[in-house]
Amino acid sequence: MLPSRRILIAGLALLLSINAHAHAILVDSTPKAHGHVPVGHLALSLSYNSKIDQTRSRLVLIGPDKSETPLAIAANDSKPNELDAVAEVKAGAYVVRWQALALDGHITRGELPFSVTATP
Ligand SMILES: [Cu+2]
Repeated sequence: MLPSRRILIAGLALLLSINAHAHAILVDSTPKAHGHVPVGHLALSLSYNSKIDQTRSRLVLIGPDKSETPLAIAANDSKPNELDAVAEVKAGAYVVRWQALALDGHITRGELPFSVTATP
């Protein structure tokens, strides 16, 4: 085999392995991890490094009393890398437990803790 062809095949194999590992990594969020937001209406947004299957991903809001509330993920074709949802929140410590299904079929999970503080 010619060396140039070997390099080409090695390059293709590398490309394929990168594409096969495009699972979702959380890159940004509202609220930020360990951030503070005011009491009331909260628009949650989690941004990933790749496209997400929004209909088969999950967001659960864990409240100060440890109650778990599944959140409806808004279908958002213009932001395919995001999971968006809304919630009403009172003062206390919250966690968003997220599960994201990337288009490569891999599921990633994580937790986003934040605090809700009463507005003065
Ligand atoms: Cu993957």
